[in-house]
Amino acid sequence: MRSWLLSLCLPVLFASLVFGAGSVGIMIDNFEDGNPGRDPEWWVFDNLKLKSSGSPAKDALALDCSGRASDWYVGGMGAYLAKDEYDFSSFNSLELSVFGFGPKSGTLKIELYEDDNGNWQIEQDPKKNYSPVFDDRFSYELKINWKGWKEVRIPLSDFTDTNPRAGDNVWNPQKLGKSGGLIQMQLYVLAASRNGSVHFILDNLRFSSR
Ligand SMILES: [Ca+2]
Ligand SMILES: [Ca+2]
Ligand SMILES: [Ca+2]
Ligand SMILES: [Ca+2]
Repeated sequence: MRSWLLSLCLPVLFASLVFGAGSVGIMIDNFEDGNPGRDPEWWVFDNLKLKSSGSPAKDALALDCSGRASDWYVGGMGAYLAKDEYDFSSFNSLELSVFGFGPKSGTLKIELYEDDNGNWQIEQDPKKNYSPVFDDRFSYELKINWKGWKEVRIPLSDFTDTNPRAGDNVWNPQKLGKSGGLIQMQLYVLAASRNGSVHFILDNLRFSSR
């Protein structure tokens, strides 16, 4: 029974950890289940609208994101990334496929949260824009100003700590002691104009060793 289970699980595990040109990584979401509320369970806030969309990649589905800004800000989505089998310490970049609709598609502010006070949680202050109180937030802004699909690779070294008064201000995504390491991600969406609209499609969001 055990070997049968193992032979079933191993190819699945292998497929999820190895992709593209010999690079190794973790696929956070390929959006193939057509449901942003499942695996991982993305939470969505404010005016961001999500729906499943076709993708020209080898797989079939992607995530269509749209919405109207109020004072530049549209809304966002977030996911809890902590899993026992995830070890983010060996990865060098965040990769994603993005379909843009031209120069004013929108800006994606990608935020990575890692646990510095060792409790596998990101405590946030609702009175201060939900900023983390004890843990680090590393951010990167991706301006989507192209038409069609583009493969985007962002070195993790390009992310900067955006809350110098919380956490230890050191990128430490590994599980160490009681720290869960990198445990949460948020995608904030901003428009190219104060009251403009955004529209883009995301696919294959993953961490990679490249
Ligand atoms: Ca996909
Ligand atoms: Ca914490
Ligand atoms: Ca910090
Ligand atoms: Ca830290």
